[in-house]
Amino acid sequence: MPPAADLSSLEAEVVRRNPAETEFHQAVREVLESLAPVVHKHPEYADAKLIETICEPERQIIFRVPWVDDSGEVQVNRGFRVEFNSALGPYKGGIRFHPSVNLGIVKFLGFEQIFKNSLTGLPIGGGKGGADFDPKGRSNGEVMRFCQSFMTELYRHLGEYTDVPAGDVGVGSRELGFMFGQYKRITNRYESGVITGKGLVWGGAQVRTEATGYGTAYFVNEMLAATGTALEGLDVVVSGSGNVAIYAMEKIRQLGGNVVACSDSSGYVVDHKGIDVDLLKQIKEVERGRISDYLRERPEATFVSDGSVWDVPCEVALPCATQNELDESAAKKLVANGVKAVAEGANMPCTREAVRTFRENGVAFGPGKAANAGGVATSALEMQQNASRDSWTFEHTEERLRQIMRDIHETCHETAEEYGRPGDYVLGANIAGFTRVAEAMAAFGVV
Ligand code: NDP
Ligand code: 2IT
Repeated sequence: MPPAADLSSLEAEVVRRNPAETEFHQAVREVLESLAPVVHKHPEYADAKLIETICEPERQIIFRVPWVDDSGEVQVNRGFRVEFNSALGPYKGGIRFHPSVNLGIVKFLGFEQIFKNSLTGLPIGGGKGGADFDPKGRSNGEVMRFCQSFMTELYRHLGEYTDVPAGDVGVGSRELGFMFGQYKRITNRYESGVITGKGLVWGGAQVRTEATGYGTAYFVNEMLAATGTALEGLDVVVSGSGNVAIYAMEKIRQLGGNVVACSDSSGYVVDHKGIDVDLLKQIKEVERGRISDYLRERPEATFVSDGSVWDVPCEVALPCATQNELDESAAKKLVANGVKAVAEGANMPCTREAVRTFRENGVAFGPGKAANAGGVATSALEMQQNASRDSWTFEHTEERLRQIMRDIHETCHETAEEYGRPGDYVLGANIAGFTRVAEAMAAFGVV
């Protein structure tokens, strides 16, 4: 099929034009590998150079973030916002604060976000932002001053119809509060719809905090059901212990699964009685502590500082920490231990080789752009409530989230079948996500 060859030269061109952005190359490769049959079916997409266009961000903003720490020393960080694609709606995507943040990471996340947001079926384009700021060990005042300086530049690029950030690694309601406060002060506008993930008393939506993790749990539940397996009674391992991980664990438990292990960057804990999620919330959300603190209240659990959480035997694995945290050797270990389903709560946590290992061994695999789309979908529901100055109940919002995750699962499943690759959720998600964006882009002409 000639388009496949065209796509690999297009991929080489993306690598050439964006040197050293390895995560971005990886994310583009994964999508392009799925698109040959679509281009074959729709040669008009190739004629209009839609794939070349989609790989080029509409706008990339890089800026200096100067601030003063508690000892009076000046610190200088680098901020980013990549406004990738606005075919379906305003740019939408989180902001990440982590020392590893660079342009390549923000671009990979922004690129994934285009297709993820498309899969939700809601009117949101794709974008992502962040800074190489490390909030760990910083006081509340330092985090506030950093967020204010970050927003003092970023505000000019935002707007409820333009670009709407939210949280990601290192950015939760505290940081979003500081950013929204600064936006409001600079613009003199109470523009609720300019940020999502807001606190409930200042325009936030029920379920947004829980949404990504809950959505991942719903998605893996649907994947298991499609193979005739029940989640009830299965052992589940979750990596990370941040926002996504905590609420994935909470919903897995409610659905009858048994979460036996979770982690942070210092190690992992194993608790065969089932991870105590309320204790984890106290340690991580209130005390901002480390995962080893878990043993304080649960001395029968074990803490392992050297090794991989993927060594812990389980039937369901949910990587919810960071990109490329689950490689081929971890995937082989999971397969040897009898894993049945893997769903990505994080963005691109599984390497390409790990994904291939799961596929070759018949493990159901849900890619992040489908499995973790519940967070951004609920952000879009928050925008909807802000636009109508309304607020919905927890139950109503959760039901909407559950239905959206069911629909995303069905779309990916059916698309994979339609293209002759039943059970290939990667192909299904990439094709279904791409097609909706491509239709809109084609309608706009060359813009
Ligand atoms: P948090 O900051 O709340 O938690 C991140 C967790 O992952 C922490 O346990 C952290 O450990 C661990 N972690 C982060 N980076 C690394 C690293 N480089 N190496 C090892 N461990 C790491 O972030 P979220 O839970 O919000 O995000 C987790 C993942 O989910 C990310 O990939 C994010 O992009 C994705 N995601 C988030 C959404 C959201 O709504 N928040 C929506 C969709 C996807 P430690 O504390 O030790 O650093
Ligand atoms: O990766 C993601 O989807 C997010 N961090 C959430 C984005 C959002 O706008 O809610």
